[in-house]
Formats: sequence, structure tokens, C-alpha cells
Amino acid sequence: MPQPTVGSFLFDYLYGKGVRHAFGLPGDFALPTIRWLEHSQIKLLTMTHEPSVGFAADAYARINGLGVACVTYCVGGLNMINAIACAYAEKSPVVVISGGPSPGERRYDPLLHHKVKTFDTQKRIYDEVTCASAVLLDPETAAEEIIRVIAAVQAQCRPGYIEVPYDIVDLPITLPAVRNEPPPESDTENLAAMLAEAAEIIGKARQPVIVADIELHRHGLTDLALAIAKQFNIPAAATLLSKSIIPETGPLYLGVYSGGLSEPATQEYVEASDCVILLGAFLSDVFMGMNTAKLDRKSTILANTEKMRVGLHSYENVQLKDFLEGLSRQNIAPKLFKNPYQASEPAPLTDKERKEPLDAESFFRILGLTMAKDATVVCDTGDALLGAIGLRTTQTAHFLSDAYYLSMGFAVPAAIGAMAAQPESPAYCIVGDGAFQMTGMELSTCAKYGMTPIVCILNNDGYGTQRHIIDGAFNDITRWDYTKVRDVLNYGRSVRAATKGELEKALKDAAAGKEMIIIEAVIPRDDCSRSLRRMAGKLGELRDKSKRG
Ligand SMILES: Cc1ncc(C[n+]2csc(CCOP(=O)(O)OP(=O)(O)O)c2C)c(N)n1
Ligand SMILES: [Mg+2]
Repeated sequence: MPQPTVGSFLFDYLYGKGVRHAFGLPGDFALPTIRWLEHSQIKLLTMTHEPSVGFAADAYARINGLGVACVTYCVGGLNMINAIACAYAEKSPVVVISGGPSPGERRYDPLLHHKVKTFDTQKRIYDEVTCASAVLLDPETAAEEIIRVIAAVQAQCRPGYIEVPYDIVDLPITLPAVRNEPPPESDTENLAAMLAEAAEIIGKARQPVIVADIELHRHGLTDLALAIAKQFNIPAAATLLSKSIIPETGPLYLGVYSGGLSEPATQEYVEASDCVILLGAFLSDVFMGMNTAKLDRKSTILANTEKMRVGLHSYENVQLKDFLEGLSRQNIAPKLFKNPYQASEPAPLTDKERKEPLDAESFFRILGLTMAKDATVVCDTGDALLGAIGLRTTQTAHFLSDAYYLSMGFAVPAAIGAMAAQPESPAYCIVGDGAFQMTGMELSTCAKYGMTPIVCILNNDGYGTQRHIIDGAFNDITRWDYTKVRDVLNYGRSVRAATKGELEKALKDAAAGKEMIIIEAVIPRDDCSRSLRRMAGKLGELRDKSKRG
């Protein structure tokens, strides 16, 4: 066995943690590290722009449990900061690996290219969007540092930052003694008290409901939460961020809850509940439907990795996993309930409808009618996401979006990350025309690696979401001929769909074929989904002085 180097150890260690693909873009400081990555067992996909590298690694991490983004110093790393901020905000375990200057240059070369203010600028900026960071200046301690950062990333499901000076990466590494940190433990008295109080109010509740949010998925606890729902026969809603982590065709599924943005049956049931059990929940303004949610703190149980509360009582040092395991052992009689959220298929199109112009709500209805059964759906910010609230996926954990951080430009690169993680699942990428103009040309990477996404561009002639908040010429964008993107890449097919029938045909053909396809779905400029109309209406009341009450 050749002696491991910093570079070989780093990628062997990540491979051992389950990483099979990494996303990157080289630069002189990163090249020696990227060469080690290429020689490792991890397959490297190089992309055209660092924001895409970050979003692809994020999507891969959401599916695979760990992702890797490898970039160069400052020009690359800082270009990717928004995508990693998204991963931080939404708890996605991405390891950022950046090339960096050598220890010698840090001492003697103050005006080295790519440097911003100090040699630590990039690391300090990353400290704001990561849970652990290290600059591997010393091969003696490099292995310990790598293990520390990756352990934090996995435990907290947040990004981590590892900067590798280009001349350190080739040096032999000192392997540390193996140490296994024990997992954090709950305070047994607090746990017992919380469980007793929770069991009492769930036991008494007439209409309890579970809201299963994204932390369950990130921390591998969805099955446990679902077992609780089944055992006590309590229906479960998802959130926009956790959409599809629970089976959307199952009898307990209540739809996506997001206050006034929800479908009416879901909203009514959740808000009429006398015991809302929020598991792994992010109580963001999006979750609260831009403050349209009507949830009474006194009748909610909140259990996430940061807060444990039953009604108005908070409990310290109680681990989410321990609470869920404890809850599953409680003696609570199964509830009786009738699911108001019918698991029905969308109504098929009539011949008359086929000739009608397409609109935003119909787009999602037709997508639901034609979508391949094992599909993964990746949605960008805008109506691509809000309109998808009622879309039913048939596989669990096959819906991806940045539904809390809401950065445009997520969907195309995230679809690339998803296709790398699960090549067998057809990827549907739903993206607005504005967001497509940000990162859509990353489809170049699909051409490079022979990937075949079904890309639906919702072309409503500009920043539709913003138009419904405050309109002006600032919401206009150049009218691209999106079907020509195919010609630029000389790869795949493209089609424009302006009627419901044209969209139905395009999507059916897409599901039957094995090619990349770009579908330009023409949506009237003033049209939008019901959820977007409500969200934008609420934001309009907040942002527009003339609409403030
Ligand atoms: C990176 C980024 N820049 C700006 C915004 C603000 N923003 C939110 S939605 C939106 C318009 C999106 O336009 P488009 O992608 O065409 O979707 P639509 O709203 O028309 O459905 C903008 C500019 C954002 N969320 N993310
Ligand atoms: Mg638009």
C-alpha cells in the first residue's frame, strides 16, 4: 500500500462515507486537489459555473446523505457562496473543498492572485454558511481536521468547509488514532416529562395531525415518524420543503400544509386540529404561508433538533430521535379520522380543453397526468414551486426544491445533482423563464455527460412572482427563444407548448423517450397559480406602501 497523502486520504474518506459523485470546477489552486479527486473512486462531474456546482452538490447531498463541491480559491469559492448559504439554511450536508495558496505564499506573497482582503477572507466568509471549517496547513493534523469537519457535517446536516493548500495536498498524511464520539444523549427526566405531557394531550385530542418536516428526512427519522402516524392512526401533512418525504398516495397523507397557500382541504383540517404535532419542523414564514397560518401554540407539540416544546412548556436536552422513539412506545388509542384530502388522480383533459391556451394551474394538472411513475421533480423558485403544491409524486423523497431559502437558479443544476445520485429516476426540472436565464445554460453539463432531464420552462414573460408583489419594467426580461437552447447545445430536443393539448403531447412524448427535452410552456403573462397569487398578495401587503393597511 502506498503511503496515503492528504489528497488520497480526503477522497478515500469521503468515499467511505458514501460519496460516489462530486461536482467541481477547476482553477490553479485547486488543480492538484482535483487531480487526486479524479484518481479516487469518486466520479467527478465538472460544470460551467460555480453556483451550479453548489446547487448540484446540495441536491446530491439531499438524496445521498453527503455531497461534495470542489472549487478554486475565492473566485470559485465566493462565486458559490449563495448555493452553500442555501444548503446551510435548508440543512443539506455538503462538503466544500476549495484549493488554496501554500503556507509559504501566505507568509511572503501578499498580492497573490485571487486574494481579496486577507488570506483568510474566503474561510471567514464560509464560516457564516458552514457548521465547521478547516484550512489544512499541516499534514500532521490534516486527517484529524478532515474527520472533524465531516463528522460535524453529518451530525448537523449543514455544509462544512475544507481548504486545501495546493502544495499540502500531495504530502504524506499522518493518520490519527480512531476515536468514536458518543452521540449526544437526552436528559432522561426531561424526556420522560415531555413524553408524558405529549402522550396526554395526543391521547385526549379529537383531531390530532402530524406535520412531517424536512429534518425528519435529513436525520433519517422519517420512517419512525411514519410508524407513529400509522400506529396511532394520525394523518400527516408535509410542508413545501419536505414535500414527498411521506407517501403522497397513502391513506394518511393530508397534502402540503403552508397556511393560506395550502390546498383548502389541507388547511382546514390542520387549522381545525386540537393537537398539531410538528416533527422536524422549520417554522419559517413560507411554512406559515406568509403569516396566513392559524396555529395556536397552546395546542401544538414542536419537536425539532433545536427546540422541544409541548404547548407552552419547553424541554431542554431532549434529542429528536429519543422523543420519537419514546412516543412510539406510548399507550395511545388509535384515532378515528376521515381523510378530507382525496388521493384522486387529476381529471383527464377533455377534447375541448386540449384546444384551450395553457395556464399555470393546468400545467401542474397535466404534469400530474403524464409524469413517469418513478420521476424525480425538481422545482425552482416562483410558480414552478408554488404551483406544484398539489402535484402528487408517486415515489417518496423524489421532490426537491429550495422552498425556504428560495434562491432562483436552483432547479437546473439541482436536477443534475439528482440525476447523478439516482440515474434510474427520470428527472423533471420545472423552472421559470427568469430562473432559467440564471442557470439554465448549465444544461451544457447534461450534454457533456449524456444526461436526459425533462426541462419545463414556465414562460410567463418575466418575473411573474415579483409582478404580483410590485410591478414595473424591472420585472421584464429579454424574450428568449427557449427552443433554440437545444441548437446551441446541439443536444436533445425542444418543443413549444401553448395549448393544454400541446403540453400533454409534449409531456407524454418526453416520458416515453430517453432524450433531454426542453419544453417551453407558454403561460399568459398575468396568470399564476392560486398559491402564488395568495403568497404574492401577502407579500404585496407587506412590501408595497400603498397596499399596507
Ligand atoms: C437569486 C435570486 N434573485 C432574485 C430573487 C427574487 N425573485 C423571487 S421570484 C423572482 C422572479 C422569478 O421569475 P421566474 O423564474 O420567471 O418565475 P415566475 O415568478 O415568473 O414564476 C425573483 C426575481 C430570488 N428569489 N433569487
Ligand atoms: Mg417567469
